[in-house]
Amino acid sequence: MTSSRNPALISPIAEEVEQGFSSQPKRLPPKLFYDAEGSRLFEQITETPEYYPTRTERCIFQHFVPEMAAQAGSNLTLVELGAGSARKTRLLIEAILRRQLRLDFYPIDVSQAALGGRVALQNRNFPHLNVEPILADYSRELPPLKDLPGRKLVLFLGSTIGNFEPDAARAFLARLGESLSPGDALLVGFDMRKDAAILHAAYNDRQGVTASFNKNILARINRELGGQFDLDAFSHVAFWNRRMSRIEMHLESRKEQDVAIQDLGRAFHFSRRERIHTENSYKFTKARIAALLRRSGLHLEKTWTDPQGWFSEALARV
Ligand code: AVJ
Repeated sequence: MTSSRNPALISPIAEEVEQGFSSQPKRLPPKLFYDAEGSRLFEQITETPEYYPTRTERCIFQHFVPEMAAQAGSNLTLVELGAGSARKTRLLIEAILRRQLRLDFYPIDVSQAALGGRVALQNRNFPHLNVEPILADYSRELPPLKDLPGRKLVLFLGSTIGNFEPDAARAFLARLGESLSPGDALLVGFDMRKDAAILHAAYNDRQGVTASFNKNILARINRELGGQFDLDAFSHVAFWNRRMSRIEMHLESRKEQDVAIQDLGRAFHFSRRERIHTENSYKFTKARIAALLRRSGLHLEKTWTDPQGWFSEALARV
C-alpha cells in the first residue's frame, strides 16, 4: 500500500484540524471532505435514491437552460465556482452556444482532478468552447474576474452556498459581486426547505454512502496527518435542525477515547457521545433567498424551480 503522506511537508489541513479539535464543541470545516476519496464518495451520494438535490437541479436545467441563457444576456463569458458534476454545466454551455458563436469558460476549483473533467468538455462536442481552468480556493481568494472579457455569468450550483453560515454567505456573495462588473450575472442553486422526513433521508441514505463520506474526514486525517482514528469508534449523525433551517452532520464518539495525531504531535480527548460538527447544509425559502441576495447588494431577476419546489436556481444581477 502506498501513502500520499510526506512527513517532511506540513499538510495544508494540519492547521484546520488543530483549530477545529481545539474548539468547544469540536468541529471540522466541510471543505475537508473533498480529497480524491471524498469527491468520489460525494459523486456516489448524488446517485443514491434518497439524495434528491443533484438530480432535481439537473431536471431544472433540462427544462430551463434556454431561458437561463437568454436572461443572463448576450456575449457571455462563463465562470464556474467549484467544478461539481459536469452534466448541468454542459447543458448550459449548449444553450449559450446556440446564442453566440464562441464561449470562454473559466472553471475555478481547488481540485486539479475536477478541473481536468472540465477541460475534457472542450475537445469532445464543443469546438467553439475555450476552457481556461483556474486552480484556486475561491472561498479564500477570488481571482480578478473583472479582467475577463465580455459579460460574465458566474455559476455557483448544487446549493454549495448552503454550507456557509448566513453571515458568511452574505459576505461571500457581496465580495463576489465586488469582483465583477455592473451588468454581470450570477446563477446560484439553492436547496429549499421541505418535509423533514425527505431531508432526513437525503443525509441518512440506506446504503450508508453519506456515513462513509462523513467518516472519510477522519480517514483523511489518518492518511495525511498520521492520525490514529478507529472509524468504527465513531457514528454518523445527521438531523434536521428546524429552528436553524439546516441539516447538521456530526461524527459521534461511541466511547471515551484519546486519539493521537502524529503530525500534530499530540492527542485529542473525546468523551463518550461527544460530537465533531462536520457540516451545516442550510435549506432556503423564497423569502430567504431574496433577503440574502438583497443584503449582498445583488438584484434578484428571476428564479426557476422544479414542480415540487424542492430546489431553485436564482439569477442575480450585479
Ligand atoms: C455539496 C454542500 C451541497 O450539503 O447537500 C451531501 C454536501 N453533505 N451529503 C449538501 C453533502 C452530505 C452537499 N453540498
